[in-house]
Amino acid sequence: MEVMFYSAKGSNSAERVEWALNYKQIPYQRVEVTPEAMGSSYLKVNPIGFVPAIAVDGFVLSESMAIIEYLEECFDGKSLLGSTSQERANIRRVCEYVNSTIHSPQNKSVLRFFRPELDENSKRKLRGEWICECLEKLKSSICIESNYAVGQCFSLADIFVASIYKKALQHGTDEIEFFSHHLSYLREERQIATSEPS
Ligand SMILES: N[C@@H](CCC(=O)N[C@@H](CS)C(=O)NCC(=O)O)C(=O)O
Repeated sequence: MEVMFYSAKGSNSAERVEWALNYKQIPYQRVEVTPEAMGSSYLKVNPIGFVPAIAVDGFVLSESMAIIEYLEECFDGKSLLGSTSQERANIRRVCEYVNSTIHSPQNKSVLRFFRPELDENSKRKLRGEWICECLEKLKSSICIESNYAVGQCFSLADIFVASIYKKALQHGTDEIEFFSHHLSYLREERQIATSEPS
C-alpha cells in the first residue's frame, strides 16, 4: 500500500502518527506542509487545514487518533492498542485526554482566537504551563503496572504522553521528573528509541 504522510514542522499531532508509522515499520512518503500551503493548497487534502493527514492508496484521512486506529486495522506489525478490552479502553482514555484536554486548548489557532492580545512569548509560556498542569493530573493514573503508561507494554498512550511532554519542554517549562523518567525509559529500548521522530 502506498502511504503519503502530511506533516508540518513542530506539529505534535503529526509526531504521534510518525512515531506510530515508524514503530509499526510502515513505509511512507513524508510531505512537508508549509505554513503557506496550510491555508491554501493543503485544504484540498484536509479542508480543516490541520496536520496530520494521510493518504493510503488515495484514501485520505485526518485526525491523529483516527489515522492510527486505521493503521492498526490495515497493517500488520506490533500493536499499539494493547491486548485486552480494558487495556485498549485505558490507552484510549489517556490518548483522548492528551488529544482533547491537553493539546487542543494550546493549539496556535485556538490561542490566536481566544487570546489575540498575547505576544508570542506569553503564548508559549501559557501553552507550556497548561500542558504541565494537565500532565500533573495524569500522573496518578499511568505507569502503574510498569514504566509504560498503560499495562506492561509500549502503547499509543506512551507516544501521546511522551510527545506532549516534549512539547512542554520545547515551550521552555521546567522538567517534571515523572515524565522525564518515562521518556528516558522509552529511549532505553532500541525499537522504541529508533522509531521516535527526531
Ligand atoms: N485533533 C487533531 C489536532 C490536529 C492539530 O491540532 N494540528 C495542529 C498541529 S499539531 C495544526 O495543524 N494546527 C494548525 C493551526 O492551529 O492553525 C489531531 O489529533 O490530528
